[in-house]
Amino acid sequence: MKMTFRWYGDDDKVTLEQIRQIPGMVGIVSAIYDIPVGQAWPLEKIMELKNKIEAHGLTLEVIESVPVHEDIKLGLPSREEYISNYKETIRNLGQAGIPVVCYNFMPVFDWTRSQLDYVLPDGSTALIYDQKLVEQMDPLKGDLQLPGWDSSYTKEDMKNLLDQYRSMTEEDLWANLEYFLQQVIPVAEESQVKMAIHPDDPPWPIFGLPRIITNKENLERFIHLVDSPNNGLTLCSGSLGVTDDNDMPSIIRYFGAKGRVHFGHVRNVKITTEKSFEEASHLSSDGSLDIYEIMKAYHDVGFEGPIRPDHGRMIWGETGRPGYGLYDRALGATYLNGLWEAIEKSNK
Ligand code: DNO
Repeated sequence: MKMTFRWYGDDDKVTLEQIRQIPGMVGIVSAIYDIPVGQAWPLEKIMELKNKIEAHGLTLEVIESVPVHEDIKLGLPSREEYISNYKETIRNLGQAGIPVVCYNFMPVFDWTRSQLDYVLPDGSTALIYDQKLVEQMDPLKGDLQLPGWDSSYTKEDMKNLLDQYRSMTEEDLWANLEYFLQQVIPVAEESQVKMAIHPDDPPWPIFGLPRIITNKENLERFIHLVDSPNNGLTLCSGSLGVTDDNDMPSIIRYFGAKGRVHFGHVRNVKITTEKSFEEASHLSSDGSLDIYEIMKAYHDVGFEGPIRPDHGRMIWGETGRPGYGLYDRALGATYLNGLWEAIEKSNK
């Protein structure tokens, strides 16, 4: 296991100097943020990012994410151009020696929450998801708090986009995903890049849009769409783990044994009521997931890839990007490293 940390580039309040000082931190998870979705990433820009990270004594382990243009998810004729750009990006990432690419296939919205600054009993703030509140929200009104939303959309764009998805079924989305993978995975193989799809967060349909990367059965279907070791998974405990139906340690063991887990996001969530949850500190006793069992599952399948602590609360007065401050994620990394050391030593 390689411990990594997400860094949002030069605009991130959290610096590479700070990240380097977290005990046991070896790698960075980042992306190029100033290229519009759908355009190819030039090799020079990738090398610039990689060199900057290496100058700080860290390595660029994962690109999270190379976003997939909506026209690909919609299966529009214009997808050809965007898929061809995507392939060029993968080739360039391969040439730069980047081992893993994380992406998702969620229509329009990436991860979604109903509140970004919910005050927990200890005074820290966390992101929460309340299904009832989300059901009442209108994506066309400005009241939505969507940290993963591509904010470059105008209201008009959003309306058009949602209209285009109106008649799409889950099967249509599967077909469009398969079409994308059939073209991209051979390029990933040639380029020695491991593609790692991120599960949908939350793992059920929202705003009437289909979501398919949601459970073990669908992950199994996904890895067979194109049966290649380069067609793999990012297993995110905080996304899949918000429903008791998904047993994270068993999912990690199952897909880990098949060599299809290329990246691990480890964090805890506290399930409050059905389809509602609060993000918690990483500690097992603070949430609904057993983080020891999750790390043990990664250990037992001999996982050698990158793992990162995931969303943190805002603690000690820190302000910044929701879920992505320094302090609580650094505590998370230290806790995960501690569990790993204990698991390793007790296995000797
Ligand atoms: C949220 C992240 C996601 C993830 C994308 C991958 O914190 O886990 O935004 O990066 O879904 O494409």
